[in-house]
Amino acid sequence: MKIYDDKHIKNIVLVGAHNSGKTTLAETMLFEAGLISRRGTVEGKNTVSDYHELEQERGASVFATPLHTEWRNYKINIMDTPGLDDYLGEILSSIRVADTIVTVINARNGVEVGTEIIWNYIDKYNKPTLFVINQIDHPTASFEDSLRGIRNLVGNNAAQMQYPIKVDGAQGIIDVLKMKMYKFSSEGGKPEKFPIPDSEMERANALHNELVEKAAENDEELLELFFEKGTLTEDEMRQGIKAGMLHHELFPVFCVSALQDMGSGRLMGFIDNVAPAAADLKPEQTLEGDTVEPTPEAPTTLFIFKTLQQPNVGQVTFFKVKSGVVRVNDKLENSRTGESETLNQLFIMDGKKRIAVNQLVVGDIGATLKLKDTETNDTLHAAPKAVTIRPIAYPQPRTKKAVWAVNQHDEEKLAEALKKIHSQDPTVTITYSSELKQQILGCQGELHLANIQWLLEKVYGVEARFEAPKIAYRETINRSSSSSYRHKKQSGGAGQFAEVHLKIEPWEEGMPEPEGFNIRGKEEVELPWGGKLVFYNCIVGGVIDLRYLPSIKKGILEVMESGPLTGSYIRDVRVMVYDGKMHSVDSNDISFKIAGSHAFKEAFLNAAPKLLEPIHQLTVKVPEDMMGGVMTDLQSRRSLILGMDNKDHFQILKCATPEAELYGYSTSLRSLTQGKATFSSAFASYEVVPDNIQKELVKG
Ligand SMILES: Nc1nc2c(ncn2[C@@H]2O[C@H](COP(=O)(O)OP(=O)(O)O)[C@@H](O)[C@H]2O)c(=O)[nH]1
Ligand SMILES: [Mg+2]
Repeated sequence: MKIYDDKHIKNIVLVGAHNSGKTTLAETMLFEAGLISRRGTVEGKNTVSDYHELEQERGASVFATPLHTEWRNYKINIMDTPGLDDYLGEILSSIRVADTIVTVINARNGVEVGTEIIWNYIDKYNKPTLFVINQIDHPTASFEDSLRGIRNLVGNNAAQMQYPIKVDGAQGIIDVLKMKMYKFSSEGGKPEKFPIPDSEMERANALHNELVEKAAENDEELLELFFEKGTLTEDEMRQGIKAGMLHHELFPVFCVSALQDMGSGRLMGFIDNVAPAAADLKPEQTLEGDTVEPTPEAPTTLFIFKTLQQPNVGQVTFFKVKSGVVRVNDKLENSRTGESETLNQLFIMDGKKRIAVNQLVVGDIGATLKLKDTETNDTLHAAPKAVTIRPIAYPQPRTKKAVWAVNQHDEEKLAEALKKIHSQDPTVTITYSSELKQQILGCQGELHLANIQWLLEKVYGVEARFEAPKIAYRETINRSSSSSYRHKKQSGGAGQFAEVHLKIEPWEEGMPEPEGFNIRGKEEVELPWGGKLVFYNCIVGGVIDLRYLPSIKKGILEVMESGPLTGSYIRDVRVMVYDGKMHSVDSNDISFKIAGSHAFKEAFLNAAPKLLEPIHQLTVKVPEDMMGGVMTDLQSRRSLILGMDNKDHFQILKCATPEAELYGYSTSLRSLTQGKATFSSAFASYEVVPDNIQKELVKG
């Protein structure tokens, strides 16, 4: 394998909605570059990219797959990503290491919700981006609709490079940068090149001039040249387009048929000649505040953007070389662990195929095996001082499930497997809730969950059961109440004696001090589960010794950890201990703890106790004409509508919905809107559970 320098390495990522044709385009690019002699198809389950058994079972990409091509002195690394937003983690990892983002649009559907979701991320990253309108061969394709959709995203910054036409019944493409017409044969093979026919000259010229102006806008020198000559050469245009892409102010638009291999060679030529290379990118700031210079001379820095567990192979660690050169047997330090890792083998990966190499230079993407303790988002470095590349920010989980091993003796195996799945895919989170006494798995949606289950069974050999997690209710009181309790036990030798009188009241921030008491002391306890216990010492005349007060408080806190209604945490109560009795011999800490807890429990049950439930704020983006169904569904989920906003053809709806009603919402919203709506949710507050529901819950 030839060694490429940083000026001749380009990393692209194919992103776009599910089924837009990314995997097919990747296959065609490999074929065009001569890396494969036959093109596989997604239906035939024989593409290089969708090689994983899980992907073949699903008939679609699930993982991001790094591929590479060599094309006219350039090495182009291609990351093929899945299109569904359940797999956002895979998409974000790939975008992070790409120099150019290729957004694939399905000309049959135009810009889809999936495209928009990904676009929102691309826009944040500010990376050079081009659009490819695919499937132009399809009878229902509309290039114009797709172009309009792209303009909705990037406005006037879309730079049309091509448009499709029919030439004597065959597919053609007019290229307005090169000012040529390509005609494709249905048998495949290289296209024939023609001058632009007279009938298309006016349109092609207008678009060419538009492109010249757009190219000139991004470079002072070019702008002057343009004013002088009234036009630019092809090379000058390339220079201007590249500058515009680097500023994120120009977005070239191409058209292709990936399936029939039309236009893909031209697209690759453009990527070779114009798309920015690794050497064009800016130096990166590290978390330590230093700069990583993207040059071959700098000390080696590798950023781990992905790891994958492969049967019979173990963990494959994918990295991008951020500076320097990495060679076989290099020892590098992991800045998170401080431990040294030896890179015994270096590879270029093409789907499941590994090609061993001796070295990789800055800008390139590669993989290694058998690292000791290196995870996604880690940095490996040769520099004496720690270097940590800014980590990829993964989205928060959108779905949560309680998870158990079906066979109890598999619990440990399950925990190990989930840990490995998380280290491969950080959008899968695992936490143990000591409150709910459940292991909680967080992920991006139902499909994501189905894949996690598949991996657990097929790769890790452990069967897991998933259920809706319990709801973390809280208990509190509505009014004040007093009670007293005497604990007395006489058994043989020393007895137990304690008597406690107390009053409890609902507590809220800023309320005045309780009246009618002689307040001697006050302690505000911040409860670990939210809210407060405010504990007052109002003992008069030393009827209870001061040293017993902590025991009384302990007894109360014990009840607060498992409330009398449903066993949930109690919050926002104040307690005034104002009277009691002790015994010079029989009183002790234990006795006061017991008396305190009983007195509190009794007072609590008489203080109109109520349940609180977690409420989430939801933001739902719905196409206008689907608003009715979505609203009805939300109302049946006890939602309080907080507001609505118009944006393009969408309504942005904000509402407050109880967590208990959110179970399965993503599936329900998808089926109500054919996947055209999106939503996000975040915990907002605890609110009182309606009486009828509280009755049900307390009964259970
Ligand atoms: N007619 C036509 N179909 C295509 C084209 N590209 C992809 N497809 C089909 O669209 C479906 C989805 O393709 P795939 O590459 O898996 O899309 P991905 O989800 O973006 O990776 C498959 O059935 C492909 O055969 C194209 O250019 N023309
Ligand atoms: Mg795919």
